Amino acid sequence: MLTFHSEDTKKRQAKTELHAGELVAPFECPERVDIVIDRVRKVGLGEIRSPDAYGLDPVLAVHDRRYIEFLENACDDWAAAGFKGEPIPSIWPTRRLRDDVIPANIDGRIGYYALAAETSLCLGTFAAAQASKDIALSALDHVMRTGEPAFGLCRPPGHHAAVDQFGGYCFFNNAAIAAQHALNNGMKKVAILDIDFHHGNGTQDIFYERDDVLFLSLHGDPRDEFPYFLGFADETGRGKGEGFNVNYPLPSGTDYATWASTLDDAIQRIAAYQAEILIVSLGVDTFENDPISSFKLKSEDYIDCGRRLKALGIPTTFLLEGGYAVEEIGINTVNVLTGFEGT
Ligand code: SP5
Ligand code: ZN
Repeated sequence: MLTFHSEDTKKRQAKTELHAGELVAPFECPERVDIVIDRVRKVGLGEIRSPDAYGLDPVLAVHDRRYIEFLENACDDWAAAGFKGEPIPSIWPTRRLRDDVIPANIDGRIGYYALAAETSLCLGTFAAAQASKDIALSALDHVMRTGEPAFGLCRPPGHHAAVDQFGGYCFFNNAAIAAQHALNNGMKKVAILDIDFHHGNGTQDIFYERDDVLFLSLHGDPRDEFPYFLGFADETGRGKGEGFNVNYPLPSGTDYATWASTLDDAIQRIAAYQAEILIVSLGVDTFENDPISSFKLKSEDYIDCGRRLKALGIPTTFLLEGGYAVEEIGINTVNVLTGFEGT
């Protein structure tokens, strides 16, 4: 299987994450990319290619233009305001506040465009997000051209990024950008299967009223886990999108037996939908030793997961999302891919 990779994904080098009331070094760190690409090389997964440059048009096909302009300029605006630390939101248009006026002051504007406060911005974030979506688009195009699978070693991840919001370590929604690109290039039915530990709120948001993208997500129950405010089982889509959004919230401590039988249900729905192309939002923060998650998957389980996905027989693009047990992220991610290859 081909891997798409770029060193530019490491240009995001934020110093801070707001975690448990402290500013700590971000869990979503550039070393993740090095460890995954080392493992791809070590197992001989296949050729490693650099992505093509797609520009911003495919991003603007799913994201709000002013949101993208905000992201591009936020660090400069923050510094120009005299703020010393990294850009972090501290106020939002929550219940009974107005969300119809976008603040001019960067301190307000960052809250308008953020869904969470743990994700600091930094110089280099925009360039890394650009590389990440180029990787996703290149992988998707390869799959569309050849029918062969591909792996996009995306970083930063994307699935929490909504039409006009960043957070959860995500800025551009790579999976959504790729799915829209597939539709714009002749596909009629795309499925996105999100197996990251966290609910893919951004992807759900982007396609919630549409029937050309089936979105399915297995994740920690939002009563207990980030992003808390979306991802419940009764969110099934709206309007013509009704029935095309499927959430599988699972309890803390979920092991592979339960997780895999849930995966099988999702796989059956993808088959019934007759998706022409499958995009897997591949997070491995379901791992038993992940520092911020609570499922109990073991390294060998990821091989079996890959095998089950292969049985669908649909051209498949894997895009990296989360996974914060950094030492094991290479083994766990690549296990899904080798399981899919049957090697
Ligand atoms: C792409 C992705 O996986 N993003 C995840 C973002 C999660 N950020 C907030 C995590 C809050 C974790 N709470 C820790 C509880 C410790 N068990
Ligand atoms: Zn996650």
